[in-house]
Amino acid sequence: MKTDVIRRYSQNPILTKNDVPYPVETVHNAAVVKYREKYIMLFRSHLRTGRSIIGLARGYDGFRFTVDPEPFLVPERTGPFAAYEEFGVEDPRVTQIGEEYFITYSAYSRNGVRIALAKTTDFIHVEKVSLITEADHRNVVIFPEKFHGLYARLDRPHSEIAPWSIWISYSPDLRFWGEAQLIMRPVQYHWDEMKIGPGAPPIKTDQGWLSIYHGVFQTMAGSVYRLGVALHDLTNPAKILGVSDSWILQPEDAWEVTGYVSNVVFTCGAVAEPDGTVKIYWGGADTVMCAGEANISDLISLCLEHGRTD
Ligand code: BMA
Repeated sequence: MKTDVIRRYSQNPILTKNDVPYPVETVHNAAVVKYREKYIMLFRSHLRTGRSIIGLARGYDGFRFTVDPEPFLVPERTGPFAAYEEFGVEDPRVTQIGEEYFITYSAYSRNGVRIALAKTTDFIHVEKVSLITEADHRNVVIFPEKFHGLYARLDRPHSEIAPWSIWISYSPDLRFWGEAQLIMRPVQYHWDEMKIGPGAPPIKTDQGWLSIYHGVFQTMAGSVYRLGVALHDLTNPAKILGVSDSWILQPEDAWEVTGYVSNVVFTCGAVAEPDGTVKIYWGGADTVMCAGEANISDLISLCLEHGRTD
């Protein structure tokens, strides 16, 4: 089976700093969801300080977006979030639960990087709810359904002993999380041997929860960020049914190979469509936003029929 399962959109990059009506240096690592008849993109931008903010763009076809006049989420200057966001807000993910859209993002400060939760019902007003991890955690994605009465999330705490692995934890209310377990670690001498982390919020399929994650390989010329897929059990998401042995996307286009951070494709969002395809969104070289499409059945078969055995 051929492994280039993602069809890149012919007009990538789909969003750059030139599309943003306020001064930013990059547009990358965006969440995308469907809201009513529109696609909403929440994207990260670096300012000239090197710190990040989150902007919002809207569009009708999932590929062409128009950016709102003002940023959507910026660091707080007062209140309980301020001490943890002074260096910026990064890498949003969005999960719809009922009528509410929950946004998880990285809050950066001199205290480390941790995850904050915000919510919106209209993508105009946004409420910061709670800081839901301590430092250092990144890449929290929330499942859109409960399991045995509890919400679940994948995330990526870092420790020296079990570096950059994917964990799962549970919550009755999205604020308080526990029962954490490590469920997937980098595998030596694979394309993702240095780091792995959750990417897009998991997509429900009839064969399991499809997780598009990022993996990092260190080379003599620096790190390469690629995307891979894993399938989690439908009723017990801590159980992994298969992990594709090969990556599904690697930096190849010029704007993925060279930029603010070179050789990076990094996802924070994907939209499953009713026709069995999925639109996958990724930041290219931490500089621009790109999109592509894949058949969900191809991604599942990579996990189940072409999975890694170690
Ligand atoms: C990770 C995060 C991402 C970024 C990636 C590549 O550690 O900072 O936001 O896209 O590195 O620079």
